[in-house]
Amino acid sequence: MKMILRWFPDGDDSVTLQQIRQTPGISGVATCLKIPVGEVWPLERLQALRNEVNDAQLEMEVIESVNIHEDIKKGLDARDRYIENYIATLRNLHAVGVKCLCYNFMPVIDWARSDLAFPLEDGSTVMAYRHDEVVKLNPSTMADAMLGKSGGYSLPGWEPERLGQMAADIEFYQDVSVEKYWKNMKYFLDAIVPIAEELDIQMAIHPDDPPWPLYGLPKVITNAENIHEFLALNNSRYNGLTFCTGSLGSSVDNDIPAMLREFGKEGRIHFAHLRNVRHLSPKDFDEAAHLSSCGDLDMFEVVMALCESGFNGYIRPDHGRMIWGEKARPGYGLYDRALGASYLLGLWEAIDILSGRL
Ligand code: CS2
Ligand code: MN
Repeated sequence: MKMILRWFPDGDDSVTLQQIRQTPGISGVATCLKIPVGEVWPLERLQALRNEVNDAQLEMEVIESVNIHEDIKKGLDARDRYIENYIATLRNLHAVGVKCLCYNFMPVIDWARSDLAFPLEDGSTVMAYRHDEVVKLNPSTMADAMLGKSGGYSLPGWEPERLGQMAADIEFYQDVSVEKYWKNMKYFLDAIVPIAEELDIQMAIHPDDPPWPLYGLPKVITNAENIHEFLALNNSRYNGLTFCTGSLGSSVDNDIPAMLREFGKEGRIHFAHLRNVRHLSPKDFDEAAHLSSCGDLDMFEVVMALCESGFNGYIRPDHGRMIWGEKARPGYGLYDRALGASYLLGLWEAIDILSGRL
C-alpha cells in the first residue's frame, strides 16, 4: 500500500511538494496537467512534471484525472478520434512511469455540492450537500455558485471549457437511457483496457458523486450492483476502481466495508479515496474529518476491509475540512488531509501488525 496526496501543479495549489514530502508516510502525489479535455497530454510536459515531483523525492505513479471527452460518453461518431487521443495520452503516461489512472464517466457534471465552505460548530468548514438546494438551482447557476466560492482555485471537474456546453449537454442526455450509457462505456473500455494492460496502467474509475441521479443524467457507478455490472463490461483486472468512501458513503444504502471486501478480494480496487461523511438525511450530507468519531462510517472497518483483501494499491485521504485558518482549494487544504493521512496510516499499521500476529 502506498499513501499519497492529491496535488495540483503550475502554481494552482496552496500546498507545496515540500510540505507533502514532510508529511510522514507519504510516498507520492496524485496529480494532473491542465489540458483541455480530449487533447493528448504532451510527453514533454509530463516529463517536466514527473521531474518536478521526483526532485521533491516524491513519486508520480498516479494521475487524477484524465477526463473523458463528452462525445465518448454520448457515443457520438467523433468518439473514435478522442479515444485515439486517450490512448496516446496513456502511452505518454506510461513513458513517465505512471501506474494507475483515476478517471470518471459521469455525464456533464463531475461532482456537486450546495456549499463549499459550510461552517461547523468548531469553526472549521466543510463541503456540504443539500439535495433540495441543488435541484432548485439549474446546473449553470450551481457552477457559478461553486466557482464563485472556490477562492480563485480551479475546481477539478469544473473546467471552464465544459461549462458553456452544460445546458445543451444536459438536454442531450435526457434521451440517453442507462442501457445506452452502459454501451458507450463498454465501447470506451474495450478500446482502452487492452492498451492499459499492455502498458501496465491500472484504470481506476471514480464513482458518481453524489451517488444518485441529478438533473435527469444517467448515474451508473453508485452501488454494489452497478459496480458489478461495470466490472463485467470488461473482465480484465486493469478495468478497476477508485473506491471513494466519501462518494459511495454518501448513500446510506451502501455497506462500504462489505463493498470493499467484495471488490478488494477480486483485485479490482487500485486506488482508494478514504474519508468520512455525516448523513443528515438519505440525500443530505456534510463531508467529515477522517476519524470514525467524526462521521457515520466506521473507518476502522474500512481500513480493515482493505487490509484483509490484500490491498496493494494507492490510498489518499479524500477531501479534508478547512481548519486552522488555512486558505486553500476547497477540500484540498494541507492540514486536515495530513491529519487524515496520519490517522489512516495509524489504523493501517495497527491492523497490519495485529493481523500478522493473530
Ligand atoms: C473529486 C473528483 O474525488 C474527488 O476528489 O473531487 O474531482 C475526482 O477527482 C474525479 O471525479 C475523478 O475523476
Ligand atoms: Mn473521491
